[in-house]
Amino acid sequence: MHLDRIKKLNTKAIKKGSIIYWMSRDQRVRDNWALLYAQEKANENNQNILVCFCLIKNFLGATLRQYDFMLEGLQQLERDLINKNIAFHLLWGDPAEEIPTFLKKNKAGLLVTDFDPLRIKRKWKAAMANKINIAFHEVDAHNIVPAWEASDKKEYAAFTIRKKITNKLDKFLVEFPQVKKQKLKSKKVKNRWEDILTKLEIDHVIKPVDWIKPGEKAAKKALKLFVDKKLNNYSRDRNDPARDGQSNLSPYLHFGQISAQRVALEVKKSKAGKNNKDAFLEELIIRRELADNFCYYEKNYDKFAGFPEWARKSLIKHQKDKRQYLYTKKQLENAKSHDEIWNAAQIEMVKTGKMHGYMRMYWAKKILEWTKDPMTALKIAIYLNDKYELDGRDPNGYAGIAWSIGGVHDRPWGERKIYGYVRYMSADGLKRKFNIKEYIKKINH
Ligand code: FAD
Ligand code: FO1
Repeated sequence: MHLDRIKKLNTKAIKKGSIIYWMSRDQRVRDNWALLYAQEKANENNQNILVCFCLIKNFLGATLRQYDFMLEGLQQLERDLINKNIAFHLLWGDPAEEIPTFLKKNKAGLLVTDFDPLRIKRKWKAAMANKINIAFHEVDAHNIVPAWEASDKKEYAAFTIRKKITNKLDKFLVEFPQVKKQKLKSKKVKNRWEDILTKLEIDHVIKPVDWIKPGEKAAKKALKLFVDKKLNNYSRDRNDPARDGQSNLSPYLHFGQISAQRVALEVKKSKAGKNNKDAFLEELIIRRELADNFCYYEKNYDKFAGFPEWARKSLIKHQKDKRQYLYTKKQLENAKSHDEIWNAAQIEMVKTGKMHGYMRMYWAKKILEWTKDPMTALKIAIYLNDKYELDGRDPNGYAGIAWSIGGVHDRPWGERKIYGYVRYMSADGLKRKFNIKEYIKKINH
């Protein structure tokens, strides 16, 4: 596989000993470059390979809804790995402590992990990179074009990164090799799944959802359903909240239960119209990898300081503008605004864990309009998004909210109260474009 997918996180040499893949973002067996790289190294050095996952008791405000989805997927993953005679170890606690301990216990010669631009992950890795005395390699198994290959800096917008990514698709958008069954014997592992939910420090009120099944197998089925039944109407239907035109793949992509590269390969192979394929791949590849670029190169990806200067300046200039409506986080969380469209979007998110993509833009922009200042709006939007969305706590979310509230990856529009030069969206605009009554009815049925 391409060595450009690998980044060395320390300068230590690979030593004699087992190859350990600390899995975090890409929670799957198939189509996983980090796992494939670890297996390549294991074969080269005639060593065995182990996979571990370190469970955090309260990850960025995730609730029972997200943990339930993830844990279901991880238990399936454990079975899939055992079928390949690869041991899966479920660890607990702070990775900066648990991983080095696990390496020692298993006499590791190389630590492999998957790429993730989020601050919390980079902190974990920085804490251990020089503490461990073996090689530590990171593989971008999430993006088709590895984030550091797509660009060496924060990109301004989709139009500046699009060429950089498309120029490298011939090289990186390729078929995957299969994970082989491990010949060397691997230890039997007894992971304690039963009492996990009691040990987590999470909000148990936000219930799991039942419309989507977690795990790699269900993800593959969801992809097939989308390609066979929906892709051919994607460019017409995807933005219409009254239709179910999106792929519903984001929860699977977020937890890495399916590879975006696999999705792209299947979409390209399909018989759907070019305009539909292009429209979908623009979102899946360009928009999604632009979000990773934003979080990778902008340390303030979830803060007001991460907005472009033109937006920051104009939002501050209008910070004191009178708000016609002013709501608290609680009122917004309980969908108690004056706007029935916004309330429907909030209820959709609370009930299903997945707000329609088009409505997310309107939803976040109205939070800017109806709270006391942009910094508060940003905090509330991230809080609600990450508490209720199955696909929350994701670079796509931080970039999507920063686009809506702070003009990230957008351009200045006509100056107006509260928004400054940030693009405005109105309920009338939605009503003109879509059958909003239908959307509201669908949500409130
Ligand atoms: P589809 O339309 O089928 O798209 C397929 C895939 O393309 C998505 O799964 C996603 O990976 C990618 N994609 C589509 N639209 C975007 C986009 N605008 N930006 C980046 N990637 C995109 N996405 C999340 O994964 N998690 C979030 O927490 C999240 N929060 C958002 C908040 C706001 C305010 C906004 C404006 C967007 C947010 N998005 C988020 C992006 C987008 O809305 C979702 O990825 C999309 O709705 C997921 O549904 P789908 O997979 O059915 O989408
Ligand atoms: N990653 C981990 O390595 N350990 C966890 O316990 C963990 C919990 C978790 C809960 C909700 C959620 O949305 C994500 C979670 N992740 C966890 C991270 C996830 O795998 C993704 O890597 C990031 O959220 C997206 O970059």
